[in-house]
Formats: sequence, C-alpha cells, structure tokens
Amino acid sequence: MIGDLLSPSLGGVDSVVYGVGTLGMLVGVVVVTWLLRDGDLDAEAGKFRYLMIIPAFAGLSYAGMTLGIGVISINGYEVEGVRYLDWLVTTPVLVGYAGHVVDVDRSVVLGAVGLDATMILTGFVATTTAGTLRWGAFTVSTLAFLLMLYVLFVQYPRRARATSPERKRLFLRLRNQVGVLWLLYPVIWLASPVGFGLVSTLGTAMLVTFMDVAAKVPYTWVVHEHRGIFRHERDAVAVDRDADDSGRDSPVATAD
Ligand code: RET
Repeated sequence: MIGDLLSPSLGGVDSVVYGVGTLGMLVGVVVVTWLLRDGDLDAEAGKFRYLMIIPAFAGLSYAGMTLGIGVISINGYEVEGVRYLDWLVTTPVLVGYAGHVVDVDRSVVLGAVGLDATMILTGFVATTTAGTLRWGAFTVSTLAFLLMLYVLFVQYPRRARATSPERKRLFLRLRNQVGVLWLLYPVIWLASPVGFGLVSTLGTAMLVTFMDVAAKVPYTWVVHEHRGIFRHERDAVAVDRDADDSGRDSPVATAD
C-alpha cells in the first residue's frame, strides 16, 4: 500500500495541470523570499517563516501530485491524498496568519484553526467513504467551515488587539479573500465525480489547482504590498522623527 502510494507515475494531462500548479506555488515562494530578505523588515514581527509554509508546502505537494505520488484509489475514484495533507497544513496557516496581523486573542485563533482542521479531516472522510458516512462527514465538514467563517468575520474583529488602520486594511484583505474564494471548494466538491459527477476528474483537477494557486499566491502578494507594517521599530521611529523635523522647518500645511 505504502509502496503504491509512493510509486511515481508521470503521465497524463493531469500531470501537466499539477506541473503548472507547482510553478504557480513557486511564485509565492519567491514573494515570501523577498519579504524574508528585505533588511528593512522585521521578519520576526511579520512571522514570514510561517507565511513561507503556505506556498512551499503546497509547491512540494503539487510536485508530488505531478509525479503521481499519494494517489489513493477508493471506490473506483482516484483521490489525491497529498492534496488533503497540503490543505491540513496550509489552510490553518492562512487562517492563523490573518489573526496574527491584528493580534487576535490566541484562544480565538486556535478556535478558528481547530475548526479549519476539522473541516479538512472530515472532508477527507467524505471523499474516501460512501453512503451515509460520506454525507454525514460532508455535513460536519460544511458546519465546521461555516463556524470557522463566523469566527473569522465576527470573533476576529472583536478580539483584535492591534487595530491601526494599516493593520486593519491588511487583515480585511486577507480575511475577505478567505471568505470569498473558499466558498467555491465545497461547490467544486459537489460537482466533482466524488459528488454528483457534473465535472470530470480532469476538470476537477484544473479547477482545484486554479483555486489553490488563487488562494495562496495572491495572499502572499497582499502581505508583500502591506509590508510597511512590519518595518523595523527603529526605522519607524526614525521615519516619524524625520517627519516631525521636516514639519518644523516647513510652513504649516493646509488642507488645500
Ligand atoms: C471540502 C468537502 C467537504 C465540505 C467542505 C470542503 C471545504 C474545503 C475547503 C478547502 C480550502 C482549501 C484551500 C486550499 C488552499 O490552497 C473538503 C471540499 C466545506 C474550504 C483554501
């Protein structure tokens, strides 16, 4: 069984799709590498190491899928086991990092992460079983998903400790990406051969690959765009002081 899971079998159009997915994730790796190497930024405060997990782990998992590693054959369907492992590792980081941006209370972040992991694990059960168990697991997964969205949209803003306008802006962009894009996953699942079979296996592979890249790479890019939030404390102070000094030398600015 383990031998079967690990035996590479390159070939087929889906390998091409997953190859494109691997390249897509590499773009995210480059973006986070820029953040890590930017000397003006405090990588510790920005927790960029954690951010790197998102595209790096997914890139490895897509490389595995390109080689046909981790495919499990269940009830006549080919299930990408590696994909669920990828989701189990990376989606909690996406959810947790958004909380980090506005310093949400740890217990609340852990609640969201726990619901997220429950959603993925029960989603895996739904994908790999049949009959009542499948639909029961699908229902539990969907409920965990909705509760997680509640925590993100209601609890996170209430329990945020860092609420500067810049941090709020970044938080809202990341949170809304999660809220909008992720809704499509259960829809794709229902349309796929494991659900009602409205979309072929290849079509599902293409849709999910597109979604995975869209959910991860722009996320890292948005953090890059807002990287000023994580500028070193000393630089921020120096910038403030410069602004004060220049204010003293120049005439008072007016609204017009
Ligand atoms: C499943 C099927 C069962 C019901 C639900 C699902 C939701 C999955 C989600 C996955 C998100 C994945 C992401 C990956 C990023 O690369 C498991 C499809 C609710 C929301 C964001």
